[in-house]
Amino acid sequence: MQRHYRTCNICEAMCGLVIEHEGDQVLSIKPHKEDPLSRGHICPKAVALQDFRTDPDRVTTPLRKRGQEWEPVDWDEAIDYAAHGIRSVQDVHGKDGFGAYLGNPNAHKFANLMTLPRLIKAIGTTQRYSSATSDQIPHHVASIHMLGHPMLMPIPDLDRTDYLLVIGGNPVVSNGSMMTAPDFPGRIDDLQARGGRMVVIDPRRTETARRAAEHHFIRPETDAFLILALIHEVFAQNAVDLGALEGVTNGVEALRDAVQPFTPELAASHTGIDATTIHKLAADFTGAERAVCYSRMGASTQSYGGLCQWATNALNIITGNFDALGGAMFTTPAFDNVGLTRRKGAPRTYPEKRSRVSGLPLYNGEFPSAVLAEEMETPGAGQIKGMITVAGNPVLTAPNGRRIEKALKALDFMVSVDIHINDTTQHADLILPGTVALEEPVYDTVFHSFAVRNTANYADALFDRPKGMIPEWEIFARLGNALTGGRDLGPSPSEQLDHALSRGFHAQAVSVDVLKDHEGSLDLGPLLPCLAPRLQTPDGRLNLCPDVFVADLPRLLAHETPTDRPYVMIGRRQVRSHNSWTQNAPRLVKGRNRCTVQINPQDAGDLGIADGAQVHVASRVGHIVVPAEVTDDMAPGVVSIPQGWGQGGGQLSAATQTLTASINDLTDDQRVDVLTGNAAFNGLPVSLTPVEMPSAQTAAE
Ligand SMILES: Nc1nc2c(c(=O)[nH]1)N[C@H]1C(S)=C(S)[C@@H](COP(=O)(O)OP(=O)(O)OC[C@H]3O[C@@H](n4cnc5c(=O)[nH]c(N)nc54)[C@H](O)[C@@H]3O)O[C@H]1N2
Ligand SMILES: Nc1nc2c(c(=O)[nH]1)N[C@H]1C(S)=C(S)[C@@H](COP(=O)(O)OP(=O)(O)OC[C@H]3O[C@@H](n4cnc5c(=O)[nH]c(N)nc54)[C@H](O)[C@@H]3O)O[C@H]1N2
Ligand code: SF4
Ligand SMILES: [Mo]
Repeated sequence: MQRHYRTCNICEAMCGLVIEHEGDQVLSIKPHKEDPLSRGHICPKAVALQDFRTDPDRVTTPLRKRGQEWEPVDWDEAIDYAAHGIRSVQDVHGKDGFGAYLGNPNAHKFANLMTLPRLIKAIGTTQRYSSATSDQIPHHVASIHMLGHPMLMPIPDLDRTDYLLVIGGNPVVSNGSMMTAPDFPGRIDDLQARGGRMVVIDPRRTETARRAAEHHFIRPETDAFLILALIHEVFAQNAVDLGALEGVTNGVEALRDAVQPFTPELAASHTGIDATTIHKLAADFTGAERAVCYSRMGASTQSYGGLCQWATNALNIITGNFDALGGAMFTTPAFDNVGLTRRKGAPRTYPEKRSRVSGLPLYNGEFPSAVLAEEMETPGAGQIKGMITVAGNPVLTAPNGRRIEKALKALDFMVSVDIHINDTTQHADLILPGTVALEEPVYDTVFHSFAVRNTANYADALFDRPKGMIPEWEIFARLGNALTGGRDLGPSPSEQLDHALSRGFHAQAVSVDVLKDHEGSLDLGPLLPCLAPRLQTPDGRLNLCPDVFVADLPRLLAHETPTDRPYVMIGRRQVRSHNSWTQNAPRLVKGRNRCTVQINPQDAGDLGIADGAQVHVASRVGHIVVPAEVTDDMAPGVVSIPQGWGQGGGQLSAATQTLTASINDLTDDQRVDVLTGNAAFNGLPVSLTPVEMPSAQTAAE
């Protein structure tokens, strides 16, 4: 029996694992109790890491489509075919005629992150997309304009705060996002044990809300009113205190002026949280020794995501809780994303560009996922006529996914690097199979930057890849070479990583070899105040009140509760699934159908919908049928459907055993945060009707 230490790289939490195995048989996957970050926490998905390897539906050889059939081809032929397909499209339609969509698993695979830029450069397209604009671009936009760098990301100093205000996040289930916080429940127990409080603002009484000292329902998409009102109150109470950032911060007066209309009374009328409660929230926040406001998916994947993230930072800054212990702090990671990509030279203008059809902003070199379909459909120079997807499933994960699906079908050429034939990749002409976690080295180059404590962990591949497969990163290197005529694969990702570590914050202590020899994660200590010298704004100062956000306030002030349909829909995450792709592990999908529409008892009564009954849910763009789950966890007027389900188009035997539906058959690509381009998944107007069940007699027939 052998023991292997590594971190799980499914979600952002980076839990430390101990894998016992005999040869290539996994005996157990258990939490690493001494891991300095995850402290003995794992979730059921970690155990499924072994299943992804042995999944009978996994693609393990390049597959080329001939008519309706998939034909296995060898790697040389596959790479040639991919390169030829890409260039054939570009010869006719120009470089931008070929688009790229990179999905979420790439963020967890450092070898992909190190190699993909080379491939994208070889393709030479500016039609680039990723899951970021279905997720967190508002956070980057706030960091760009306020701090000068998209990856300079404030992270709640969870282990030292006294007051945690969570707006639109459910870290008990997600284990934190833009806040790597494995064992979030344990950390909240610690917070409470030291006399602290967690307060949750969410239209659903979530698993996180249940552990909070206070939970307030909020009407979806009205969070910016609340946060701006809290800022308004800090000014009204003369409680502004910038702490150590006083000397480097611009825009305090401008912020005071900007929030002037946002009184608690105005916020109450929009949010449904009464003004007295808002006054108290502000008093508690300013009264706490160390406080932090943390807002996530519910406050970023909505129509005012950019304003929410700006306001969240601003609230933390003006209360002395930015770059200060127990507030929002900055990591000093061994792999220093910020330092490695310094924004040197002349000040940049933002957004860097606008999309061809709708004019939505491009940030970080990527267009919003919400415009992907129209960019494929709309004729003219720059129309996308071919696509590569890498570890992405936009048909199930991007807004109005079926519109994307229709457009994918009409492409001249599509290639996907993936592990499955699924709703997206089934439309490819060629699938190039990727390697999975246990067959690859692991180091989290992204999520150490977002963690509540500085640690580092590297582990080599544990198992061999299936016979005939090449490491996933080599696909990108080889395809890049085929496009450019290059020959050299270049340094391996681990060599590149080692070089980057030698330029990071812990260069003396951390290298790939050191980490390899270390059982589990290396502790690099708590977060430290460090912001002032790291600011990368043109004037080197923190900009509390950038014009772009102020200019967006009239749009917020004009916000009206949608009236086109009677209910509003929000999403939800679940412990035993990760986005759209872990659902083919039988151990994670077994049990009752979790793809339900949660609905408040009063609303269900009004509609004549019983618990468990099938419900027809419709939006402007589509409709689905899912079972009802009647629960007073939902705010009245709001319904919730989990994201990531609806597998049906591909060849996924376990995932398709239960009848589920995709939330993104309903979400609307025309609903976006126009400031940042992020999809507004939450707050979608929907109507609900009970599905007429066949009478007992008809059913019997
Ligand atoms: N309505 C709604 N929609 C949402 C969200 C929501 O909350 N509500 N959340 C959004 C968020 S936050 C995100 S991050 C996106 C995610 O959106 P995507 O990144 O598009 O989707 P994933 O489900 O992560 O898809 C992963 C794809 O990668 C493949 N894959 C898995 N592992 C590997 C691997 O090791 N190698 C390769 N090559 N492929 C692999 C899977 O088969 C699948 O096709 O979804 C977004 N969509
Ligand atoms: N188990 C599991 N863990 C995951 C994932 C997963 O799929 N499964 N996905 C990973 C990924 S890619 C990400 S990005 C993170 C996301 O991490 P989180 O942001 O913590 O995840 P969500 O569960 O989407 O939380 C969003 C919360 O916002 C609430 N909400 C919706 N609309 C509004 C609104 O208008 N206002 C307010 N205040 N709240 C609102 C929802 O009810 C929900 O509780 O999770 C990661 N971790
Ligand atoms: S919480 Fe995330 S990182 Fe931790 S074991 Fe589960 S999936 Fe893996
Ligand atoms: Mo995400």
